[in-house]
Amino acid sequence: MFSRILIANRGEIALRILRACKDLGIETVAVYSEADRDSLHLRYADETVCIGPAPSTESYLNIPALIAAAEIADVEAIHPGYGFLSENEHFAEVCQSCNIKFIGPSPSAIAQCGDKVAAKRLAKEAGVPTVPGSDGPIDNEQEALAIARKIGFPVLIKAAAGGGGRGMRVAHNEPSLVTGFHSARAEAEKAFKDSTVYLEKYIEKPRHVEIQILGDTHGNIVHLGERDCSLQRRHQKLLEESPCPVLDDKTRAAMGEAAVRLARAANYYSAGTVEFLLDKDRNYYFIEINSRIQVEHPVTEEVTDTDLIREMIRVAAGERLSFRQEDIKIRGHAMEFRINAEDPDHNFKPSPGTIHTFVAPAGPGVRWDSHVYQGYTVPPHYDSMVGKLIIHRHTRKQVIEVARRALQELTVEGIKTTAGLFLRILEHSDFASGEVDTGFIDRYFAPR
Ligand code: MV4
Repeated sequence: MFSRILIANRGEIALRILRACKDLGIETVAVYSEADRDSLHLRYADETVCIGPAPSTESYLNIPALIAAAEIADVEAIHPGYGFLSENEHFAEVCQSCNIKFIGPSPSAIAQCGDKVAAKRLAKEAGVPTVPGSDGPIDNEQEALAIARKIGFPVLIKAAAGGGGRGMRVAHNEPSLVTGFHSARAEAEKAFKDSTVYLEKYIEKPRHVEIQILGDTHGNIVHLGERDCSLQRRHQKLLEESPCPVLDDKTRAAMGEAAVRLARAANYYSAGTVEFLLDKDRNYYFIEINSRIQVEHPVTEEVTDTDLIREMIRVAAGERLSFRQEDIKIRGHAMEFRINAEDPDHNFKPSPGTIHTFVAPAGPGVRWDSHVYQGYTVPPHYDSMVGKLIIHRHTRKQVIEVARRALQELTVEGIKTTAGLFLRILEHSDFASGEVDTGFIDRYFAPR
């Protein structure tokens, strides 16, 4: 096992990784930008290294600065967390060539997951259901029109390098497909320096259901059930839960097995997520695979009684997964509420600043993953998440009851947060009955 790890991230995930290291008896090296000098995880780290000024391009995305810090602090491995360099194939490769273990999948698996056309092709080959559409990239409008005529409207144009909904266009007819094809390409070129697009049947009002997978370097791959992440606003997840309220055991098992088949085809190890869309008739279709630990991983940890960060570290050190598929049992229900420093009453405008009063929620079934404390100043330079409230109880109904109480206990004064919005969502009858899709928030809580 490693004796010293560098954490190449900030905020709550840096603290989460640090805690996993401490529990494993591993020394930690924390890096920080000039804007993060007061970050909580720095106080617990064995060593801290400033890697640059506030802008992430000069600090958390600065590969030479991170590698220099890793070499000076003499670490054996780097955990990238989520965001920043976590899905950067080049960074994983540089780590490898510097004899530092990258705590994540192989560079080639990262590359294959990052190219959505390649990932979809692999899924198809592995017998995983995919959305009907083009068999690869679309090069011109004639090709787009021919496929749309075959599969029928509405269709969706997607960027092969896509993410966060960028380079995506819905088309309900031929003229809008022609316009959408060109504007999606232009947007993809601008955002990703890659104009490759492909086409799919547009699934209306889908649910977003993703399967957590975990593999080791000995060929063991398991799935840890699903998370329903349908509650989103403009491609930002607000709330995630497990199990999915509308999934039956048979479909769950089939989706899990499909995810494992895909992971096997990609020679995948470490933690990953296979994303599916679930349509009105509960058909599932693979859409993407994420080659990182995700923000919402605690929901899975709670219902499966596992520590995913610990498993990632063990796997990177060459150890075997500490459990088999038959050991994984889904126990009860869990929900995660992302508490952001944003004003939900003013179009979710970011609300950085100093938290002058802070009280964390607690009690049975309550987990609070956060790097903030009373007196902490939320810097304006990064994403606005200040904490994740995770509730785990026997039933979904009990989770909602405890969540209501915990959200009321949570006191964050001095900045605006999204906590109050969740109290309103929890009151909604469609949410209580589990009847939500990816359009729920825009329809009821944040119309444009
Ligand atoms: C789709 C879709 C409908 N049909 N694909 C959005 C971002 C990317 N991860 C995939 N996305 C979608 N792909 C087909 N064929 C609808 C979405 C989508 C969505 C998906 C999951 C969660 C929220 C969403 C919000 C809008 C659109």
